[in-house]
Amino acid sequence: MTLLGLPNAGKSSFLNKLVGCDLAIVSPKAQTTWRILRGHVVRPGLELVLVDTPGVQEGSKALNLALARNAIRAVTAAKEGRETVAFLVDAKDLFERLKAGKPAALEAIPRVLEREGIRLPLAFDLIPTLNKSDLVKKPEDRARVEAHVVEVARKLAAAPKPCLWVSSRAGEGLENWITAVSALFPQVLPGALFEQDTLSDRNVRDFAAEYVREQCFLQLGEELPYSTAVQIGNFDEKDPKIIRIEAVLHVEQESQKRIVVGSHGSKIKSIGTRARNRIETFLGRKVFLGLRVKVSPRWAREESQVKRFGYAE
Ligand SMILES: Nc1nc2c(ncn2[C@@H]2O[C@H](COP(=O)(O)OP(=O)(O)O)[C@@H](O)[C@H]2O)c(=O)[nH]1
Ligand SMILES: [Mg+2]
Repeated sequence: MTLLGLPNAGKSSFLNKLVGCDLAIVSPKAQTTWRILRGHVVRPGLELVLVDTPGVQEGSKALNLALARNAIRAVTAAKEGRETVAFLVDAKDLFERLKAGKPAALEAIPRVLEREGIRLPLAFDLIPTLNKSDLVKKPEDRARVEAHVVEVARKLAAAPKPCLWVSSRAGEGLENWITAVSALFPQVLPGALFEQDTLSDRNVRDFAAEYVREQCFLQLGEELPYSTAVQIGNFDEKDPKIIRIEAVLHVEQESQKRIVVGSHGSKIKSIGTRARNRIETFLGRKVFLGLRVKVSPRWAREESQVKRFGYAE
């Protein structure tokens, strides 16, 4: 099942909560997710593979275009009948916009898909999933949000399913969502899609790189995370006591490099410490993490470089 939505809807948080492990990186900033990630959800008698995607967005840099393509590729797979789609909506943001009479950003999704030559509505199964239910509680507020979501959902899919409310933060409504989804679709028995105890299709190098990038989103300013690529160099598991990982942070300009390094290396040290803790928790092993910062001019504007770092296929 593909997760479709705007940046910041809570797609990655939703996947993490259902998988039961913080696989996908999450930050308060929009467009933290760059790569498609599959997470494996197993419940008694039910197996589901959730596909986390970058949010559908309208930027023009090579990186933005690649991210939009990643999201659209996932929808195209659904269109071909191989996937169903959970349409994740930030209910709080939508409610605030409706209240303020602002145009709802949600309209960008059908717009971008149509611009990519996808003819709407599609004949796929779409489950409108209203996230952040912890922040929109009154029944009349929820009804207002639902009415708008149903309108957009009808543009996307010929026959959208009923809306489901969840909170990926508070953990509300998630098991109800699973029950509702499993009633809608034929049961896939555990073990049919992934090995029973496999959480994801990504390898540990990818996770290490993403956890470093997550700290860039959490610890660097507003713009810099969007100019920072992370590449794992050496990943050495020979020593049974400690895994040695070397990573390079690529930024676009010399001035950015100075900020990432920080005064006397304080910033890069702090990014390294937090990322290392996260990798250690994930792997259950001790890790040495060596970070370097390199200037790769204009990497986010050049498709070949975006590809080289694994953010485009
Ligand atoms: N209050 C609240 N915040 C949430 C919820 N789900 C996600 N968030 C927050 O929304 C932000 C974006 O989440 P993320 O999962 O990265 O969104 P994505 O861009 O769609 O993957 C993060 O700060 C999350 O902690 C929720 O159910 N309730
Ligand atoms: Mg995300």
